[in-house]
Amino acid sequence: MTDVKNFNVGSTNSTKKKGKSLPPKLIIQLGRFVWTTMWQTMMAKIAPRNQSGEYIRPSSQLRNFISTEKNSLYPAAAGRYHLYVGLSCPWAHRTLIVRALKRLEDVISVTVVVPSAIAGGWVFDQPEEDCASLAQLYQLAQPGYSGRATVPVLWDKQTKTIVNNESAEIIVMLNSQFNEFALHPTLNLYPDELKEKIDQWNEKIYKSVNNGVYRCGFAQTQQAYNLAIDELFATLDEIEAALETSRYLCGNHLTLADVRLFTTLFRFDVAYYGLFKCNRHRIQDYPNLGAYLRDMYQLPGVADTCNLESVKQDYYGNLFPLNPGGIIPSGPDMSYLLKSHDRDRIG
Ligand SMILES: N[C@@H](CCC(=O)N[C@@H](CS)C(=O)NCC(=O)O)C(=O)O
Repeated sequence: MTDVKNFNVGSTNSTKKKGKSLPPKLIIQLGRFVWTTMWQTMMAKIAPRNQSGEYIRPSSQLRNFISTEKNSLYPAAAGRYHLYVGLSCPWAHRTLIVRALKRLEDVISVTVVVPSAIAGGWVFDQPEEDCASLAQLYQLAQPGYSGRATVPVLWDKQTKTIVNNESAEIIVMLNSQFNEFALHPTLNLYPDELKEKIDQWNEKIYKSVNNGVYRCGFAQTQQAYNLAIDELFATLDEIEAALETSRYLCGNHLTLADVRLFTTLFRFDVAYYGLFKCNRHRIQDYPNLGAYLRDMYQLPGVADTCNLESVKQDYYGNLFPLNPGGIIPSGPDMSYLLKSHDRDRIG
């Protein structure tokens, strides 16, 4: 093994003592070796994989339910429950959208957490419940909790515990259990007559789109990436075709399936296209998907839940150590989100 200390790596400064330069070939080989080894070690920690190198997302562990039954463990109430969210996170974004659409702003309070590269996870701007980080809040609720401290968190201020940390379940609760207090109680994003269709879309879209972009970005072999990207774009093509004659995924009725799809589409061109290598097409290149994204973005209350700068900063900067230089790209131009969508002509 070469003794690196004895070489003057790449220095052209003539005032420095002249030393032997490490040959460029060796610098590249060494750099590749260090980088690849670090990457593999880090990915093994943050992205569990199967034998083929496919990313396997761990399931959420805290799964209690709020109910309208007054004597249940977690009865629906105004002012008792709280959401912890990160603005860049697509899973947390789902909960902010349903809270906004149902007009639950005065019923369920929110804290925005921010990612810290130093803490290696989400932290609070100001301590909450005497905790400086989300990981500490998880420990407060569940001493000995050993999973990842993820957002969103649905928190019970009364018993100081986490009710649920699975976005797919939190949005079902927000949609149905707080109607007594919501300003839009009649809006039903998960109606009985559409449940089967919504569940079918959810299953497909979760696997190949919501989690599919992560399966591309966190793939640890070429084969795993190829599989994920084929599935991702096959499903996007299928949705594009369905949206030709249907304003939303399940017809004219906006549902939870749309909310879940939207938060991934919103981040696609900005983060997944580049950082996660989902770069066959941009969402704005699809006529129907692009217009559908604008339609949803322009629904009352939705744009206020969206923060492209946080998405860019967190994905390229703090949240995912996939961009070693930490340089945040300047594009793309996303002003098309404000352009007219003309989707109301359908149906
Ligand atoms: N299944 C969870 C996934 C949530 C999730 O993965 N959140 C990410 C942010 S996008 C997170 O908080 N990651 C922090 C970590 O893994 O340490 C849900 O849908 O609620």
